[in-house]
Amino acid sequence: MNKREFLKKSAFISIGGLAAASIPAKTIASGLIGGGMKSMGEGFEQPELGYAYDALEPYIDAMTMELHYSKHHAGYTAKFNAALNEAGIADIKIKEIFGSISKYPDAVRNNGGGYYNHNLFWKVMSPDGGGAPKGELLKGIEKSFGSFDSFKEKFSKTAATVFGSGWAWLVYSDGKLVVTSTPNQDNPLMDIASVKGTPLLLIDVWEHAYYLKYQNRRPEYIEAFWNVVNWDHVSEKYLKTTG
Ligand code: MN3
Repeated sequence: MNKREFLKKSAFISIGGLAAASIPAKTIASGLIGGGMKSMGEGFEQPELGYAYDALEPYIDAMTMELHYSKHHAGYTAKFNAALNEAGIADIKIKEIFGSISKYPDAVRNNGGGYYNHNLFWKVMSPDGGGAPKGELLKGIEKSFGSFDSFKEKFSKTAATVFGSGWAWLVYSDGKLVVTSTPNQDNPLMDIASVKGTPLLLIDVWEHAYYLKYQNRRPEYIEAFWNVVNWDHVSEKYLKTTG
């Protein structure tokens, strides 16, 4: 038995006990039948960035974007698929995984969050972004925070004060808009999140997201972020969630 086969076999044996204890039956079905060696197929794919690495200059530099997308995000994607494979998990929607993430191995939580959070992060930014939201989203923000400026202040402050690595979020939760943060690669769809809800806007405050250009000046990066926020996309998500 080579090393890879050995690892796969060990993973299969250990997941047997874990699966029986905690993972919902349907999530393990196709992974374990046939000896736990069944291929996952294509797994989760890293979506295209949608714009060039230098498109968000000068607010977010090209080198940061390239490393962030092609190394960090690509790494989370590969490791997420590997973690699912090892745990024998297949044919499940990512939101179902997040909804009971406390029952999954840490590798699924960390890399699944890293995969999904970055998918959203690229989408809430655009070279044509910035300015202020309009229409229903603006009304919703004013209702929940008083004004767009007080929302911005709250979101920026929350992002600036995340201790260590993590994310700040605008979520729709229990009929209102809420600003929250998560550590590491956790997100508000996870059962372990302190505030659960539908993510609308998010900012990555891991150092890898800003250190090349801003070094330790996280608040400057957050200030720059407002110039690239894709409010059309955030608005669309808001209407889908509330409509
Ligand atoms: Mn990141």
